[in-house]
Amino acid sequence: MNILTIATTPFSDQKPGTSGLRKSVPDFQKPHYLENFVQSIFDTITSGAGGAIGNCTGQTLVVGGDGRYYNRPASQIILKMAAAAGFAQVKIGKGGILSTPAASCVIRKYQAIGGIILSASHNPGGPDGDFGIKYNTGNGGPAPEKVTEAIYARTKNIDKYQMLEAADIDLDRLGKTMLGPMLVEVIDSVTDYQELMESLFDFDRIQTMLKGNFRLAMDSMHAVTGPYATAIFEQRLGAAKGSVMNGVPLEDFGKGHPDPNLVYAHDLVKVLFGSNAPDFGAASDGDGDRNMILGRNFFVTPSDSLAILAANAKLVPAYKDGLAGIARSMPTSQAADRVAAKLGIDCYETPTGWKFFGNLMDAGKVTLCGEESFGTGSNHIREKDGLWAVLFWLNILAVRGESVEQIVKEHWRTYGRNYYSRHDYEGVAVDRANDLVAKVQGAMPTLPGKKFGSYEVAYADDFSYTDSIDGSVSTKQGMRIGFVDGSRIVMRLSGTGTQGATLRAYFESFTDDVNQQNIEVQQALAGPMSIAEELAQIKSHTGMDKPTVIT
Ligand code: VG1
Ligand code: CO
Repeated sequence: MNILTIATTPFSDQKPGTSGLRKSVPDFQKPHYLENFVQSIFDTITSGAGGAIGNCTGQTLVVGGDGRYYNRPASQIILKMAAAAGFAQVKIGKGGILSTPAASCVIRKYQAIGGIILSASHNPGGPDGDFGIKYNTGNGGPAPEKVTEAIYARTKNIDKYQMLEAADIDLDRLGKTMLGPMLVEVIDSVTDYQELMESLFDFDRIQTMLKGNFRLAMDSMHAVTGPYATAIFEQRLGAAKGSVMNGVPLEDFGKGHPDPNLVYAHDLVKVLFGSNAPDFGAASDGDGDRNMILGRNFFVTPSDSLAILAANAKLVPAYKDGLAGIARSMPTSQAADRVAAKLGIDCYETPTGWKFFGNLMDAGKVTLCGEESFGTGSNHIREKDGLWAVLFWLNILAVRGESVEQIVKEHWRTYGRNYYSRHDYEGVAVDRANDLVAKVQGAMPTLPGKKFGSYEVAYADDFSYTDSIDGSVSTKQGMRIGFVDGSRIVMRLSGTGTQGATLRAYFESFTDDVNQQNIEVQQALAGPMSIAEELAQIKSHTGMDKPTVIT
């Protein structure tokens, strides 16, 4: 056994964003680039910096990714580095594949010290696409900011990394192999995750529905959920063959953009909004943690989806005793808050990114969490979970026997409707985007009390979050402008992009008047949208006269 120690110099751009380090594949292929970051993770674990656990020796590590281009070579490098770092064991998904929720499940189930997830989620893949790497801690969730900051600090002064000199592992053969002193176990990517799902939902009832007249279309977008969806929906639950669309994972996602929204999941949208549409449609993203829910000719906003899951949770076996609380990210609509109020439970508002939910779930304060960006999940793991959300919906549909549209509209009648839309401006010049932020920040102190037509500003601030469990403070998490009537505008820059800046502008308004609940969304939000333009001059700053994506 020969452990090589390789001298290196730091890269200055390895700061993790909303969800790990994301760069283009050519960036990750630069000599030492991946290795520096992986060694920085291991060194952080060893030093215990940022509250990470202080040792790799003798521990179990989980490795898996969404199957995108470079997943395999990166997996081999990580295995050899893990062996050099002293890990006793690595569990890795077959072919190097684990969806993000499956990785979280496996970390928890086998009490691993943590896991490395190789994914750039919804970003396109392929030789010129994006790649990403993220460290999850022993609770199965994304490392909290203190840990990602410690990893980043280490990347800035790293001078060597270590790697076992060994042949590659056969990642396509299930079972155990020694890699020097370390055991590598190639595990089935689906089994543990499917078992967990069966423990949460009423599979018998869903099966009866799917074997009847109910038709389902699940678009895996040529990304990681293909094998999971086929095994669970078609093989286990009896949905018709072909219910899973684009179910073969491809390294470049079939040149698609594996982001489950109305624009990028066009194949599914065509089916659900076409003639003879099925009863239910869903799509998931590159790494399987996001979901989009559609009914026949009907789109469910992710914010509404969270609220509806919460309101109906008692229909699902795992949540039959009710919820401890709900958490949503700040830009997510306040629909869930209304459900929480009615249930008499707490609703927490956190910054964007799943890492902020972990402490609340670990402390037993919340059961369901959600983000407007097509992310929903619960305390069954510590990541958002696309197929879990689909199963949750199917379980509700099987019990209630109503259509998706009926369920959503009834929800609005009961709780009121939060109109909601997000406008993305992708590929904006970084300095122009920063100018926009500076301009709005500058105006903010003057806004409270100011009137824009019938809208009066109630508050304007840059969102700052204090974690109620560990007291950590995260500042500058998005600019928000709230109006007296409950409407909101939120603006922030994306932390997951790799080219230029992406401006996200979020709009929300509320009505409990049942006669006002069927207005076209963009029209219903025209007021806040024109105020945002007036305040931020989005068109001139971005050089675009309309958003690149509207959801
Ligand atoms: C986006 C979403 C955020 C989500 C994050 C990771 O971040 O807005 O809600 O948690 O992606 O999701 P940003 O910084 O680009 O707005 V995933 O599916 O990429 O792990
Ligand atoms: Co994702």
